[in-house]
Amino acid sequence: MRRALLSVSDKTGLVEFAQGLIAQNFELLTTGGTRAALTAANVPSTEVSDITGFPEMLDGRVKTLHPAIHAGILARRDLPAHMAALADQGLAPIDLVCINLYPFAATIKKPGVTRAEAIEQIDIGGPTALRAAAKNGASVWAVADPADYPAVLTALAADNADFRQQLAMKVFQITAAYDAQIAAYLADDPFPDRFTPTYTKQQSLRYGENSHQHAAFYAAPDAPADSLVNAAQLHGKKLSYNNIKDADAALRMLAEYPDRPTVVAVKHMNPCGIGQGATIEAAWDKAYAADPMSIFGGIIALNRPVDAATAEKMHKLFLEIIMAPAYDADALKILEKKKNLRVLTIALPAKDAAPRYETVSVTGGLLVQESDTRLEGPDDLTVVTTTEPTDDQIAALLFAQSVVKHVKSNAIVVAKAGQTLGIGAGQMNRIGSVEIALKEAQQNPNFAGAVLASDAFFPMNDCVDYAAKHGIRAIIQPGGSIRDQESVDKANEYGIAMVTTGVRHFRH
Ligand code: 93A
Repeated sequence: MRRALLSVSDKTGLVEFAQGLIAQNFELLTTGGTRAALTAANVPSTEVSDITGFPEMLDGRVKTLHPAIHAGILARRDLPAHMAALADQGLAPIDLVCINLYPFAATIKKPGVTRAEAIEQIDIGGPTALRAAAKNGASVWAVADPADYPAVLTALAADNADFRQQLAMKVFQITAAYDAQIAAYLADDPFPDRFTPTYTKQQSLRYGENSHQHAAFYAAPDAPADSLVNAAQLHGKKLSYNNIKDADAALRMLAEYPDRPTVVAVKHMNPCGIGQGATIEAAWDKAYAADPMSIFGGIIALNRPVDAATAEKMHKLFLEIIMAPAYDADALKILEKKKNLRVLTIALPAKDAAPRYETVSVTGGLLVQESDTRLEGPDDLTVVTTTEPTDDQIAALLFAQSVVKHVKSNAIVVAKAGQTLGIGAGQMNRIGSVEIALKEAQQNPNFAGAVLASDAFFPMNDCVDYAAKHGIRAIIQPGGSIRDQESVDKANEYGIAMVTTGVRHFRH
């Protein structure tokens, strides 16, 4: 008769799995809670303490930590000396270890949990026995995930050695992630000396940025509700690598606008149109009119439920993704007419969420930073020109500022309050972005009286000169160039208003 050690915190699927093991001629060894759950279902098992001759001790801190267990797991079946040593001690092999760990991650998520409570949920015996089984994966089955139970029973029946090795590998992934979460919790520092990410695969992707690049999407264990990881896809093709990046960028933009119906359209990580209105339909009209050409193939994020009228308008275009908190039933029907269009429900991003951390990879390393959650308000503005901005201009300047921080540097946004009109992104010199933004904006019938935002200071006065000559009446920029005064003088020469914020919003 083979022997299986069962010691699980998550009792999901336990009874069926245990019955499956018994059907395959296993004797079950169990720890207290696991045994109780099985006994309640009339599944017989032997208590581990009967094997070890020791009671569970120290409030359960010592249950399976005993040579009678660990020698039984670790003995190499191919070495007669190992098997003889077991027999000498009156011990028997353990052929399968099914353990899932104390729920440390779930415990630390509970509001108000104390450090002592968290530490009590650090599993010692569980990882130890699992790692022992995985080390001996040539002979021993190491089962760490209830989702694997059915497949394990099948593989056991077929003595599938490849599957057994896969289980062993999975154990080390699970215990490594478990320890990483403990380390991160105890360090309580977003920038610890050792960075130990614990992501799990959310999905394999068809390809990466291009079709010749392999790619996958990984989820953090603590992915916030308003992240793409937790969005639900209602319809359409699978998200692609580029979709995921763009959709994430769109969600971050949407976070700036909790108070008014807003529509964000994104292309290649940049907004191509952001519109606000009294209704979501009015907001869509503005986002669309902001740049009716670039929105083609765009990613659309809306912060109010989508109604049929808005859906009908979006349906007329080729779009990659539509994301919104909800859809009216008739709106969804309209959108679903397009087979490939990806339709997602999202949790609206919280504006005042705790600081989050972004990572980017560099060859051989990783950069970590706080996300740029700062946004300037009316009190952050200093008027530096003789001309004061009007109230309308201030509203437009603050809106343009909320957009420009999401545009690839060098970033220039031309806008009116509640609508972008032209966006210049990613140029290697600032005047290039100014020219692109204004060329686009001047085609817009709503252009008269538009304002301009710059993500960083003007190194020279050429940007102000160009903007003033092309109809801009007010400018917002951080200031801080040694040649600031030249830009201010230029603004005064044209009689336009300029405000500085003191805050740069690079996005590289
Ligand atoms: O406190 S422990 O680290 N000491 C142990 O020796 C031990 N052995 C198994 N926790 C230990 N376990 C864990 O107990 C398992 O990983 C599992 O999460 C849990 C199952 O306990 P019960 O069967 O009493 O519910």
